[in-house]
Amino acid sequence: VQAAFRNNLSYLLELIGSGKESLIFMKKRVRHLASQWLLATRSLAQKLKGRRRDQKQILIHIGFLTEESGDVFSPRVLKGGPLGEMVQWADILAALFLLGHSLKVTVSLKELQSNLGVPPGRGNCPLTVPLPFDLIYTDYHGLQQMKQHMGLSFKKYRCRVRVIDTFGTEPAYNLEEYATLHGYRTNWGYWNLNPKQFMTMFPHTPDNSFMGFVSEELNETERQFIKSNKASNMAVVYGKEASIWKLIFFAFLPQGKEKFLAILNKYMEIHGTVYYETQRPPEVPAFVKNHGLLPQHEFQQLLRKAKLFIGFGFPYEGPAPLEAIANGCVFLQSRFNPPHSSLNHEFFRGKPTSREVSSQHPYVEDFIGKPHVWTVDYNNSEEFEAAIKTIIRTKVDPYVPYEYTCEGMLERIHAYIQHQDFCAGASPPLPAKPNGHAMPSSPNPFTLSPNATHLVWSYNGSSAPHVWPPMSSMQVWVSEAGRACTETCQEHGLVCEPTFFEFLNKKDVFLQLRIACDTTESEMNHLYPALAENVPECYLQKEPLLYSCAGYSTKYRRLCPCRDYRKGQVALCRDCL
Ligand code: U2F
Repeated sequence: VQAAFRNNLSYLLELIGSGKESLIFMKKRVRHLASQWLLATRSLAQKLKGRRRDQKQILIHIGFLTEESGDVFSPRVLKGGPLGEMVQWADILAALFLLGHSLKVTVSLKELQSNLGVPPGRGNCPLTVPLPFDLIYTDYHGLQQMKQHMGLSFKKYRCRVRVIDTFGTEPAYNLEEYATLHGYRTNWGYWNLNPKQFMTMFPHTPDNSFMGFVSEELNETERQFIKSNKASNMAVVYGKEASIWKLIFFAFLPQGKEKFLAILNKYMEIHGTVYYETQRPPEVPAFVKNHGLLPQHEFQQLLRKAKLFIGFGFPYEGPAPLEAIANGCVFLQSRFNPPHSSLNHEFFRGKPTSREVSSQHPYVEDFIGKPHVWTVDYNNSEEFEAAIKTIIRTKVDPYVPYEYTCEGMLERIHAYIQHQDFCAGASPPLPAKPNGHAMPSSPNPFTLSPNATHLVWSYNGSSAPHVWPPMSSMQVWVSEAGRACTETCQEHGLVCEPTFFEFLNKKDVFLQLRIACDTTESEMNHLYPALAENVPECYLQKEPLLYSCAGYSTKYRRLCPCRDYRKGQVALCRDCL
């Protein structure tokens, strides 16, 4: 069946159900963004005109909202608790629905079981029951529940699962055998999924798929309004829970809050949106104008008036800085030196990644930057003060990166749904010769670039193997010792693409790169394929699930599969749509 774009969100609101504050929050958000979503849907429909799109049967099981997982989030929705995850789920639901797919939404174990067709009373059913869904979007909690209640079907159908995973999962942490042997410990289990099945809130790592969420875009009238109504001396502090403020000052700013807020207060009127019950929270100084926790659209209104949105180090990587920038604020944040990660910070400990977080919000630091984003060293009060003085004088326009607009998100999810297939066998078909026969693994279909620095794919479109992203977007680069593929590709204006690893995990690719290998061993190591830094030894990857863009060691130079990407839509290559 072909999917037809939808032009109305009311049925989705019914599907979401009610009863929990979290669901109420999500519905409000969908309603508030409805006109923006519908416009974007029309625009994407134009862009994809005539393209075939299959309608999928999709189950959305939001595990962290189930009572069985403790549902610690719902009771905190109105009390300053985390909202980022709900923002994202609301947007995922809207996008899947508008793309025309058939959805079931579950937020309890009972509903999950009845939708999976598990017979009542047969908790861990040993049989494989046919799965009535092409795709299941869930989270780590939901994954655990499905494993417990699907019996043998879980193994069979796990390739249909997509895991919404805020901070990301690196391949070394995903593969049970490897993680256990090498101490990649996590609180979240080892699932042996294709790492691209994990979908993140920001494009943290190309090893996972970037799912994202949306940030509201302003129309011309609203832009004009902002231009004339910005209060150049108004700052809003990032953080809605009083405990966050406590944490901010003790954990992140050893010199104490007064110093920084005092500096800021010399130049600006400071506002906050910190939740309180009856009394002003003692953590928030008296000169801060605290509005209490605001409904989401009122928070946006506050940002429209403010000039500066300032982060003191926590929460990490949330939606609010993007919203601030979308409403014409400058975001000022602290650089983390050394970077925070699961190796040195409590918040990230036990999370399945060792990604190094270089500031409160690396995405806005790296993908947006000045004049919208200032990342400074807060230990240096002169630098801090100078930044504030410059920001007050600088004019900035509201800005939303394309990948965070409704159309950008619809486009990306459309592409994933039509092209990502993790069930079609462990590896895609071998490259085919023009006459249709499978091609033996050598010679390789690459050519060395004229300056002999990297390999480019040299087949023309019709004879290239059928993979997505298409091979035409690929280049192979060799990293410096101690560098990850993520950075190596970035240095060449490209992005690492783990799907392509299998095409360069070959002896003769080393040859083509004019790398001498006295020995070539094949082992399980998330840094392979690679060559030793000092001796002519080469290494191939034995386990496809371990292909990883992340990871580095001074012992190795890695072979890196890179691809091009669309400006403002890093998840997609030029020919990816
Ligand atoms: C992040 O979760 P948070 O909920 O702390 O993220 P925020 O950036 O604060 O933003 C979440 C939403 O809260 C809204 C705002 C954002 O869309 O519009 N909001 C509001 O409704 N009223 C207000 O007064 C102020 C803000 C992150 F998303 C999570 O994944 C992490 O677990 C968490 C901890 O790092 O940070």
